[in-house]
Amino acid sequence: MELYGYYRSSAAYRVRIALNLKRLTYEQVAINLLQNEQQSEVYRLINPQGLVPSLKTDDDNILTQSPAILEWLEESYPEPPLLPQNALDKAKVRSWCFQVACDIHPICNLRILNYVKDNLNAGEEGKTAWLHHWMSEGFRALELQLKTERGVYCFGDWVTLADVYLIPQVFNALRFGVDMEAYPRIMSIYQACNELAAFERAQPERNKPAS
Ligand SMILES: N[C@@H](CCC(=O)N[C@@H](CS)C(=O)NCC(=O)O)C(=O)O
Repeated sequence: MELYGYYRSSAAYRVRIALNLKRLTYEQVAINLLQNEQQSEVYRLINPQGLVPSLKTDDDNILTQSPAILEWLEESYPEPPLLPQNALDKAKVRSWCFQVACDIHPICNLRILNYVKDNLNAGEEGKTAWLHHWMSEGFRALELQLKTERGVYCFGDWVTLADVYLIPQVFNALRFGVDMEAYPRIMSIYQACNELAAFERAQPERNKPAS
């Protein structure tokens, strides 16, 4: 498989974690977001949205959208399972995933931040305020839900897709200086996950392309 991504892209980071958890081998193709390579004609043939990640499967199918890629991986490579068996538990885990994927990540994405900064004239300060506000809103709600859960990870002692979504988002928040002190449960999950080889090997600094 080939993963088109960028080391700091949190959506690509999700997919790296899941590929590692499922013990799959993959090559990485670096699409440099800071050089706008995601907008290039060549890459748009792979992903017409001009976003990373994209995954080329072993039989040369191209998959886009990290939630679709993660669901495909789960169905195609069921071991270890990253969703609980029970329908209600599954819905609970997916709810945490989607809080990150639908309500935090898309409004704090590079193109949105650049639009807020440049087109809405918010400047660097306004951009940072936007990002801190929306990330904090999302983490506040997640912390309330996760702190009533038992176990090391989001869902008990089993790593699930909820952790796969959460950890890159926390990485991103720390990178942008969001104060995470108010979310001790989230931070303890972050630390526990990063002790696992699959998460550790997926970390951005471990996936920086050689320049
Ligand atoms: N919903 C998409 C979001 C993908 C996405 O926003 N990727 C970001 C990096 S995390 C990107 O390519 N940004 C490029 C840009 O904003 O121009 C997914 O989960 O795959």
